[in-house]
Amino acid sequence: MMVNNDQRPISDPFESLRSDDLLPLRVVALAGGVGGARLSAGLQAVLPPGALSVIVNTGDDFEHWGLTICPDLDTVMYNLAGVNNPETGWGRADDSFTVLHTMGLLGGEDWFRLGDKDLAVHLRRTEWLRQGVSLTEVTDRLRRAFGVPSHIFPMSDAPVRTLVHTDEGDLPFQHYFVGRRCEPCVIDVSFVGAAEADLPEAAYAALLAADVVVFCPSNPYLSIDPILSVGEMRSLLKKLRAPKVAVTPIIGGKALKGPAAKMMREMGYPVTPVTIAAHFDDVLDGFILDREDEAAAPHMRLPTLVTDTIMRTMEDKIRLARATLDFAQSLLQLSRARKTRVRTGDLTP
Ligand code: FO1
Repeated sequence: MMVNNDQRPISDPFESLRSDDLLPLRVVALAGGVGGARLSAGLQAVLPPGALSVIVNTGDDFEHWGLTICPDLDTVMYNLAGVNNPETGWGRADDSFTVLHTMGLLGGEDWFRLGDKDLAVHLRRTEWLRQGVSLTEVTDRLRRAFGVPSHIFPMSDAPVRTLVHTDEGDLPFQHYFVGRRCEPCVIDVSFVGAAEADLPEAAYAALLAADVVVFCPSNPYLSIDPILSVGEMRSLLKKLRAPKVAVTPIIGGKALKGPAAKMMREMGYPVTPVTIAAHFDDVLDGFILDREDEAAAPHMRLPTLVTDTIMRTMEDKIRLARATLDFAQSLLQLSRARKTRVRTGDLTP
């Protein structure tokens, strides 16, 4: 078990925020980086320990300094452990950058800001991967070491790499995102290796057992699409009986974080949550809009909940998590009621 500098265990960082009425549900969240990690932290706080499984995008992973870096897996893990940098949302709180600075002095690459504490995770992960341990097992060992009660799964054990096709040519994800600060105009995105990749068995089992599946407010094209592109993931989601609901990553024509809105403009899509809902509506049962976009509700083809979706504080995350799960359960009750009425002949065709 991890301890803080003052030797306090950090097994449940949000214990004081937990309410007594935990929801008896098994939930799978699909998440990318910061937005996904925030809602995942809210879900973890309203569910019994171990009831949340997060399937995380690994299309952003890359080799750097000879190490395997998995930014979204780490962002989710640090947020669920309560040790994330609160300003950036990624990386560790109170980290130092001695190694990064020294690498720069030695003429090494210093464009990707790896902190010293963060570096230990990349070293440990790479060591285990080189010993032949799967990324699923490595991720589980790390989350246990950080005292995270939820399960965290990579979307695949085999490497899948997001390639951004831009007006400046094809860029590996982190070169587009960090190296070029998302400046090149995006034409399209592809996920190299996705068709041959498979969802890890444990993630598959979590999905089959899920009562609710939540699409977190992560970038649809860079974070959720890579997860859906893995093997049979899209057709598996369609077959599940559990309600699948998405939380909007677009509010008032903007993305709260990252290049989603800019990319949508560049790819010729209207920057509204209606576009996002339509993008996923073959695999969704419901969509959650922010209050600011209430006027879009009549244009949605899916059942829609309008609520506050901005997550600044832990209370915001918990409130949105509860609203999301309540909405999903109401969709399930609605579909059960419809089936019963059809069976008893109440419903006119
Ligand atoms: N994002 C940046 O914008 N600049 C960085 O230097 C950077 C470093 C970094 C280090 C570790 C890590 O886990 C994440 C890091 N990120 C950085 C975030 C990351 O590139 C993106 O948030 C995700 O890949 C997109 O979800």
